[in-house]
Amino acid sequence: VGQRQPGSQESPWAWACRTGRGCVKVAKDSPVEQGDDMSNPTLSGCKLTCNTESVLWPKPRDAISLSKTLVAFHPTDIRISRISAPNSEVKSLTNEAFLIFRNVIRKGIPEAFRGRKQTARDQQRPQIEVQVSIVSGETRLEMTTEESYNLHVKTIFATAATPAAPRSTTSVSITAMSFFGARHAIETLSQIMAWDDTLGSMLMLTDANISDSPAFVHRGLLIDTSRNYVSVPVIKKIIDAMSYDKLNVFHWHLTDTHSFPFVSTREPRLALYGAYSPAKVYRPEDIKELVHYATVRGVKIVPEFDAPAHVGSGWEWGERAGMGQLALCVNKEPWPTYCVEPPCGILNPVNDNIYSVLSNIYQDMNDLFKSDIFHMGGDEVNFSCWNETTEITNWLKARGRKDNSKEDFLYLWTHFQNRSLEEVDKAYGNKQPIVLWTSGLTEEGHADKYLDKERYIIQIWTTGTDQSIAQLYRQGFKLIMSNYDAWYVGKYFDCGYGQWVGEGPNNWCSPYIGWQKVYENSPRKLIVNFNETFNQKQILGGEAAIWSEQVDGTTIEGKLWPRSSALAERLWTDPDTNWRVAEHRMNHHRERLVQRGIQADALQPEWCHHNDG
Ligand code: CP6
Repeated sequence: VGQRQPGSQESPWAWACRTGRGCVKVAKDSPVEQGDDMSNPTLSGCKLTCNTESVLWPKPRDAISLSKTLVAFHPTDIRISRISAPNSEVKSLTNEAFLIFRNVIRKGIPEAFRGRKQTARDQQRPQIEVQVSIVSGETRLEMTTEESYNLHVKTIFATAATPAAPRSTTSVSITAMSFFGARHAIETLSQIMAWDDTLGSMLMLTDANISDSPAFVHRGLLIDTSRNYVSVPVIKKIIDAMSYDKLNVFHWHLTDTHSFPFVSTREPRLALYGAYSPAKVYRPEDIKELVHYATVRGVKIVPEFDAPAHVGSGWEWGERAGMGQLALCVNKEPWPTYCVEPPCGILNPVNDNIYSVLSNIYQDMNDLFKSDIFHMGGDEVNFSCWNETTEITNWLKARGRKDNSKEDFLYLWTHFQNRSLEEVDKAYGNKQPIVLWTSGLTEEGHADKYLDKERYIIQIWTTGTDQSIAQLYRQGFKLIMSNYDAWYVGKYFDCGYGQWVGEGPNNWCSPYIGWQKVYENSPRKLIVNFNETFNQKQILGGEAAIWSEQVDGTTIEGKLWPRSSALAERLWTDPDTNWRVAEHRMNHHRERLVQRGIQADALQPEWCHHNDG
């Protein structure tokens, strides 16, 4: 591209069938094409036919037909001609989503070609008119939100017989129950058009009929911003890429033992003491901005406040403020005795002051995120620290529990869970569904007795063959799958943790989990393998997790993408076919992510998708 000038007459037709889309020029005197007007003047009068099978990711699940013919157009000629929606908020979200779409399309065009001047001929360019029709007035994505959509694209070519209408006109019609479905339709629309390097033009399929809906309602990505901080602009790029993949849940593991970057208005000292620096924080205004940014891109942000373990940094102010010890065993060594990952730290559930602090955190999180579900963590609780704390063993004794047994600590933990849930309910003002990680609380004999299955959704993070998953399923819990052998990609998407906890150098990203393994990890098959009938209502979906022990904003994109795209198709389409069938589309999608500015990992030599459309 660097050497060719925009609109150059020297069009390398010999290369035209070697582009990513395998475009072929059809003879200029072909009658149907008379009167076509292309945005690249050298394409004037040519109708293009291409292999268009590979353009969509994730693949639509329902009906689909795509034309092989393409129309060249200029991106400024796509307009929304009508939005029908029940309220002005939905209309304005739709307009915003359309502007984002226009910018995304522009991103795919190399600098040298952008903003080309209009020529007289350009006045007769093909027009693309988009009509959007939305039924529901929802402005927040919830588990009950209908995300299905229909997309119809029809092009009427101007011919010599209709000289009064010299342009070709493409009508795009989008219908959806909710804004969120319409947004997915706009994303799909963006994928049936592309910049073609060799032809120097935007191209779009002349005709398409797609009706589509997701297999799973919860299609998530977990980002951990405690081990290493990830800046707001980088989070925005992650949300961008999620929207390209129709992923809809950004699970924000905001805090952990390592740092407390969440600026709580009601408890500002947590971030003051606990953030890595005053710059490495998320202020209320950052979060409000991100929540809106995500909403217009079809993504909801679910905050996690992980407790009682995975706390530490930030909580030390309590003792200085005369509130007693809020967190115990912070940074205590030898760490393997007290926690699964250094540094250690766990809340002190018998100090009642923690519940007022938690209440304030919950209220702030609820004010800012307004998500329908809330994640309370609950993972990796190690009893040694509680066992060594007299304040705790005395509390147990006072309640007739003198053994310091596993059951005693489970009793204490359940007390903590119930007390903090009360505070969540007060903050939310309603009984919101709660997500908890699999843990000692979710084990057989405990979950069924102490956790309300109407209330708790369990997020699986252990391996796929674990019988406790089958137990939870049989007990009727709703589940979110994020088993680490396939979706904590490379054990972790960040691939490194094993080494620094001392598992040795060979564990560094070994084996690296490629997109193929991510793709083939199926929650549905997992349930079927337990000899159970698969109940779609009980398996809400899944998440890819990128823990940030060895990743930060500079390195995160290549680790997330395109592996998370594989997860996206598993959860949106849930195909019965294997990764080989998807490989070609995946290669194409990876190129699209790169065109749009995402630093996605390279999968193949470009040669592999260069010649064959
Ligand atoms: N941090 C937190 C982590 C992990 C969990 N919670 C984790 C542990 C082991 C693996 C993957 C992730 N780093 N807060 C468990 C959900 Cl393999």
